[in-house]
Amino acid sequence: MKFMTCTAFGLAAVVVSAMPSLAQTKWNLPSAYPPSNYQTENLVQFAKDVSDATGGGLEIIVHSNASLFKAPEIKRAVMTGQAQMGEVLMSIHENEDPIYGIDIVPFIATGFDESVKLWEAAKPAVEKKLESQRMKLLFSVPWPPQGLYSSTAEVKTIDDLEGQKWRAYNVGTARIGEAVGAQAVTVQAADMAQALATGVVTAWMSSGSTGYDIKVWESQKHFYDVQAWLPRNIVFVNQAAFDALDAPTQEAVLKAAAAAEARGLELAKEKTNFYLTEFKAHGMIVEPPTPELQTELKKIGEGLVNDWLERAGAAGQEVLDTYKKM
Ligand code: PCA
Repeated sequence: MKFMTCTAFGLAAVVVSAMPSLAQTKWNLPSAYPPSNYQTENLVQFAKDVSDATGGGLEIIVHSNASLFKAPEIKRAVMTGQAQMGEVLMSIHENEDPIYGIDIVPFIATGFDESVKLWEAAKPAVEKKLESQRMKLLFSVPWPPQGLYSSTAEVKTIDDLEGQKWRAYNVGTARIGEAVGAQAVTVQAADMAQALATGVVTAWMSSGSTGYDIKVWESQKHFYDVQAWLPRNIVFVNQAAFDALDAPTQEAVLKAAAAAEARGLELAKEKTNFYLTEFKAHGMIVEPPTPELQTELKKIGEGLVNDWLERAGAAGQEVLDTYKKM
């Protein structure tokens, strides 16, 4: 019996060593949104493409829903090599450099085509900034246009937002909350279901996507389709981890990244109407903002454009000029 076991093990060892190189490198990819969100599904497909293209030589494990690192910690984790790759909402890091907040300056790019152009204009600066932090940009996917959620009360003018408990997901949305006289509190998407259920938040701006993820209709009645901006997720890799790959594997990663950027954009476009249709099916009132509300929000937006330009200086102006010429 003992002899047979030894032989069986011996055989197994021979079989394993004869197989082509399996799972030589493993990367962790922390992200902050739920597994069923299209951003996460796109990451999982990206990981599969890389695995297929490298015969399992590079396995990327997606840790969704902020399960490995909280959203604001992901970028630092990749920079310091605690994770090899990461996905974040770029604008979470606007405090660090205004270029990370270019996509959330309100009403500059309000549809997908404009969002793509703004990204093309901003990408070199974002790449350079990430490089200075020893990271390499791989791809970026927008969220659908941002609208306004409110619990029960109708929002006809910004006065109706005064005193509401306003959810911010970055400095930009916090500034809007302040501008409308609401009380801003920062809550990341992974904690939003609880924040709504417990009444910590009564009004907020985001896409239909995040509302859908958290079954927003269980506590909120209104969605105003303001189409104020399209924030972006960026996906990046620790430069040293990338450099450690052989050339064919690097190429496979870059190729899968380009495919993921294109696929993610299409997914976002396809899903935009689906989310709003689902809201209606669950009894929510989905409508455009009143002209008054839109005008007031645009006015707040103009102030935020100027704020942003002041912080971003000549480099920021250059990006915006490039965008406007496109
Ligand atoms: N959803 C994310 C970011 C932007 C979006 O549409 C959120 O609400 O946190």
